[in-house]
Amino acid sequence: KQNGDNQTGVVIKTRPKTKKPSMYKVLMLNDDYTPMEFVVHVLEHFFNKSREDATRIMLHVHTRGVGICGVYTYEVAETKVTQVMDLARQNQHPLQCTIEKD
Ligand code: TYC
Repeated sequence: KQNGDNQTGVVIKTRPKTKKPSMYKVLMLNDDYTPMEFVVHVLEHFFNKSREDATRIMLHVHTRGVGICGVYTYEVAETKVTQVMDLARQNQHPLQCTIEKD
């Protein structure tokens, strides 16, 4: 019966029951102490940005206070936040990252 003619000439169309996962933005917050170069490194390493894009995003966060690192499924977004915060803490930087539903 899926998208076929069931002997009557009537075509019943079913919708695929897969649904797209909700997506989540990973946001980076500005602070007065984390070195710019560290933020650029984080954006290159964890968010797969080119140096040019990483620098642009870092400067956006620096001037506007917040910026988008990327958009991911919940589990991936959560993992990235944890990795960024762990590396920042290890280096004694106050860098903050958060998740927001897209
Ligand atoms: N404001 C920081 C400085 O002047 C740089 C910075 C940019 C920090 C982005 C955090 O998410 C950030 N060193």
